[in-house]
Amino acid sequence: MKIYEYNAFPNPRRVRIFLAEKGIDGIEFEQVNVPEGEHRKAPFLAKNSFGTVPTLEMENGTCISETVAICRYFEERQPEPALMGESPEEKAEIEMWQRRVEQTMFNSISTYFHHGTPGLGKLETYQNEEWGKKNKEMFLDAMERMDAHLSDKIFFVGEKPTIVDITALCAIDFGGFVELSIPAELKNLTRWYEAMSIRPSASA
Ligand SMILES: N[C@@H](CCC(=O)N[C@@H](CS)C(=O)NCC(=O)O)C(=O)O
Repeated sequence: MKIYEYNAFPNPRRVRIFLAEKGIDGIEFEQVNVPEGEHRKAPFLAKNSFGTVPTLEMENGTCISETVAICRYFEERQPEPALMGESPEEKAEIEMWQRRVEQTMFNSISTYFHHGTPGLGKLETYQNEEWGKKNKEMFLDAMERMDAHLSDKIFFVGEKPTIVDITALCAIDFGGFVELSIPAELKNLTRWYEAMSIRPSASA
């Protein structure tokens, strides 16, 4: 089993943190040179026609892409510690927040990166500065919403970290990379972020 990734980028990091929180090791990683466009060439496209990392390749050659699908695979293989919920209620609540964090934080900071900054440079085929600016606002707005959500919570859902916290941590660090750190007045988000950042998994 092998995971194709580019370790400087946030989606592969989500999977690495997920594996670290589960205590799963021994997985082989192979770097795909995304800045040089290796992910858009035939050998990699044969594994993931959407040309994105991470991609998990199983022993039988089956390839799974999409970060959450890869996490789901490992969650099913090794349910403990549960990072995607145990009871039907927990699973649904985690999925709700996972989607919210992904759609409002992760996707907006990613779109800002591609449109509001040089992004992937020579690999960017279309950039729309206005759309980048809008997504910067959306990311800042999402951080405010998440700050309000965390006002009486340690983690996004329940008493332990879940995939939601991992997605949010990677989105916020991606924000820091493009100079959009958490505004100082967002005290709940800052407290949560500091707690997540010192977990050993954060450096996976
Ligand atoms: N929805 C996908 C997104 C994956 C994705 O966009 N990965 C980035 C790296 S963080 C990538 O491969 N980008 C290549 C590109 O934009 O050309 C997932 O959840 O895995």
